[in-house]
Amino acid sequence: MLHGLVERPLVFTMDDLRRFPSESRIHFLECSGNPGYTKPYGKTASDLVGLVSCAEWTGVSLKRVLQEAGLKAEAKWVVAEGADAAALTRSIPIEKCLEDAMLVYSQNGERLRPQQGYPLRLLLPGFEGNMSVKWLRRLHVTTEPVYSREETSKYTDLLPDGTAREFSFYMEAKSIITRPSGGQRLSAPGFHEITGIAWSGHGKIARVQVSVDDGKSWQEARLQEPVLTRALTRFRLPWRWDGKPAVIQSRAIDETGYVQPTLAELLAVRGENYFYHNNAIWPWRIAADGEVTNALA
Ligand SMILES: Nc1nc2c(c(=O)[nH]1)N[C@H]1C(S)=C(S)[C@@H](COP(=O)(O)O)O[C@H]1N2
Ligand SMILES: [Mo]
Repeated sequence: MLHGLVERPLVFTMDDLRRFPSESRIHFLECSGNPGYTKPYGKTASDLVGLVSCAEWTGVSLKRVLQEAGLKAEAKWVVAEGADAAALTRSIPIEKCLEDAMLVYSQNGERLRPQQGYPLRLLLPGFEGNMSVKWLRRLHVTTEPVYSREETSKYTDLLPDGTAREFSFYMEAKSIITRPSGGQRLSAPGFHEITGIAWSGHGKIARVQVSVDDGKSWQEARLQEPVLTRALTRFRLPWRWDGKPAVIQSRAIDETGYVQPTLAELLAVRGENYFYHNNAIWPWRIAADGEVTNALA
């Protein structure tokens, strides 16, 4: 149901919702603890940043449903509540609800699976995954956020001055080389393609740069088309490995001009107590025998 600061509260069934015009869009969904800042860091790309996916989502624009209900002028937040035992509850700023938020019932052309929130979930492209509430049962339009467990005790970050950063919604630009990456082994010196994925909660990936000399110099990788907003983007760079130990890494630049930072840069600003929203560059070390390991672990 949809109630609170609206002209016409709505109680709708899935059948009612499916009579609204549908939309399909491709977006990533990422946990904001992907990865955390604490050691031990993952050995492989999926240990490290595996809590991300990208799918084609089908559903209804939340804006349309809010328009149907008629927002009152004081409406500033929408509180979304799940029907799981935790009744996961998150406050969403109205701007996001009117931008690109969706009520989705299908993923990759099939109805949502039980684990993904059947029959209905919220999808907030580019925001931390926790806010894309699964098994959605209630939308409450309010003037203020509710300060639920998931936006106070969890999903906030303690800063060095003792205050906490809260309502840190956006997943900032990130990239990872998936090949060659930790746990793999280069069979022989010579040609190898470096490839990986990049994404940004703020929009499209503009460029990805790759360094094969421990960050001393950077080259432009080629982006796989289509480059979609708030979606995983593949990059590739041809590389000739000379058989000597090397450190390779990628950095993403999104359409706002934001450049993915190093872990040292993030820690210098955020301190050791920070947990979520680690979008650091992640280097891989290649040994003379071709073995690939996490260079920061
Ligand atoms: N109702 C509800 N929604 C939820 C959760 C939950 O526990 N309950 N987990 C959240 C978290 S932390 C993430 S990262 C995403 C994961 O979505 P996925 O399972 O489709 O990958 O769902 C979010 N939505
Ligand atoms: Mo998560």
